[in-house]
Amino acid sequence: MADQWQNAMDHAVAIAQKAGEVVREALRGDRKVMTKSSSIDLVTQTDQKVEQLIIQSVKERFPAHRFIGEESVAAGEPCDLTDQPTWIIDPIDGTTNFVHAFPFVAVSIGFCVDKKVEFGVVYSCLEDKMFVARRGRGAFCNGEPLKVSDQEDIKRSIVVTEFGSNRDPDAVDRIFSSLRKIVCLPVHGVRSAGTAAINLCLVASGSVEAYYEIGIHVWDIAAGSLMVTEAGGVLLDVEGGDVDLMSRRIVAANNRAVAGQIFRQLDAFSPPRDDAL
Ligand code: LIP
Repeated sequence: MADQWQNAMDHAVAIAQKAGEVVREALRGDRKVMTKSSSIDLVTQTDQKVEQLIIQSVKERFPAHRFIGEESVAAGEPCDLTDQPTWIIDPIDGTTNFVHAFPFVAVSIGFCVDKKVEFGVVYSCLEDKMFVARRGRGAFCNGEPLKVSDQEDIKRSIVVTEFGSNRDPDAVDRIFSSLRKIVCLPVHGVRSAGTAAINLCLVASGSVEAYYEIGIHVWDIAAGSLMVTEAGGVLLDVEGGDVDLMSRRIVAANNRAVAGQIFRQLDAFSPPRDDAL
């Protein structure tokens, strides 16, 4: 059966590729760094340029579609997810990596209809890996199907997480206490790529068993979340309920056994929701 969203998905892949070229080019030159909510919440002109490039090209092709973009929200646009077709864009996921030339930087484009992610595109620009997931049709990296790890034991797993940009002492204490419990299970290892989108693709690829984070935003995880479920994995909230993409909390794992062993270790907290921004 023909896919209703095939044209939109093809467009997302093409524009992510083009955006990746802009990111790679910018990495060869000077990067002017600005700050947003705090001195460690960074943004560059390239984030803004790439977001405009994506939004302009989608508007020309799909004028009725709506957008949630990281830099547009930072500039005061609402973060409203309605039932209308909506592109959820992180022009550079891993901005801090980009600023420091730490080589994991992604363009992330999720596409939702009726508040469900229909497709997700994550382009890992420096690895030149194009991850694409389509609801009900699988997840792929450079055309190769993705499948999560079949490990069921957290003690034989690698877990990915991030410290994020929240330096509120209570939040930092909870992040460290959760991490300590996970390290001491013990797990085989803990890693951080510095980008939620790539972390989710690592789960989808079977390179790690799980990723969790509190403090991410919907644009960091919209595309990558579908990559995980289409590769056979699961998503949960950090307290074990259903994941809510606006809640800024996520556990993504290869299966329910590992997801359960993760969320039970977490000292959960609730940052302000994205749809309350
Ligand atoms: C980043 C996330 C990362 C998180 C950072 C930040 P950005 O996104 O992908 O997981 O720890 O705080 O939110 O800001 O580079 O798009």
